[in-house]
Amino acid sequence: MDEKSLRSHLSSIPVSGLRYFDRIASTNDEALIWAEHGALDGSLVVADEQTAGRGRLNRRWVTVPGAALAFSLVLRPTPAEVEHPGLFSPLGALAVAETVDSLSNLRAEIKWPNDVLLNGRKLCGILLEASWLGERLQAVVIGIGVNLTPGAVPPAQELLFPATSLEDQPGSIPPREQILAMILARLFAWRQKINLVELIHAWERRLAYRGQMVRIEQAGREVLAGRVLGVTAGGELRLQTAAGDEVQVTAGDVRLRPAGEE
Ligand code: BT5
Repeated sequence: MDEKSLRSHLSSIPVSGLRYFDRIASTNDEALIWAEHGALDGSLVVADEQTAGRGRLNRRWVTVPGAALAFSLVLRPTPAEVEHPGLFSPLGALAVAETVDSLSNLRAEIKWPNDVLLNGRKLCGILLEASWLGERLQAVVIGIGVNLTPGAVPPAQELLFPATSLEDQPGSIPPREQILAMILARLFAWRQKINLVELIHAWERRLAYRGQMVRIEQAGREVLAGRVLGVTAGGELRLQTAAGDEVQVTAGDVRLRPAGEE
């Protein structure tokens, strides 16, 4: 992957600016700084390797060279989009899941809020960050990491959740630049539908563990248990507790609840 071939693969995608790095600390950090210095809507940061890739809650995201996609897209929310900040979250996950489906015979799932699972294992992680000026949402950065070859997957002992790569599945995969272009094309297409119920329905159709009992681990809070019902129009997870109440979850890690667990 190099800047020239990236530019040629992205020629039909509405990317307004591109910064490519063979190695960088984190594409999200670069995108956030760029956003603060005037990055236009659709500015894209891509790296072959990240030395300090980040997950949520400052967890680490591993990107080794030649094995993965790591990129961050800056979006400038329109006034209508500002009303639905929670809905930027599924844009990337839906785009990756649909791209993966088109490259494999499997159906990718979305583990709320936006991990993409293939065969029940994590293929892609997404970190959504925002840049504010006072109370005004200035920009949203959607950071996406996708494991393409088995070498991208960190050793099991470093993982909170089992992981996989696209090449772990049968079939051959196109060049990285092409996969990136496919994901971005779908992301921009879903963006047009950000305030439509169609987006929520597509998200729900791919929701992992729907109808099953899960545990939600939330930083500094008690574990919540319940049955996954779906997502709300604002992007929260809808959960039914043992008492039969519906609760809406805004953040956390979802895990399938082991059978027999109290
Ligand atoms: C995420 O966080 O899954 C969000 C990851 C976002 C990464 C992208 S890459 C481009 C952009 N630049 C960045 O710096 N970040 C974004 P979370 O749900 O918190 O999951 C983090 C956990 O995933 C870690 O604690 C590990 O257990 C696991 N992990 C780390 N690297 C992985 C990999 N390559 N594949 C699968 N799991 C991984």
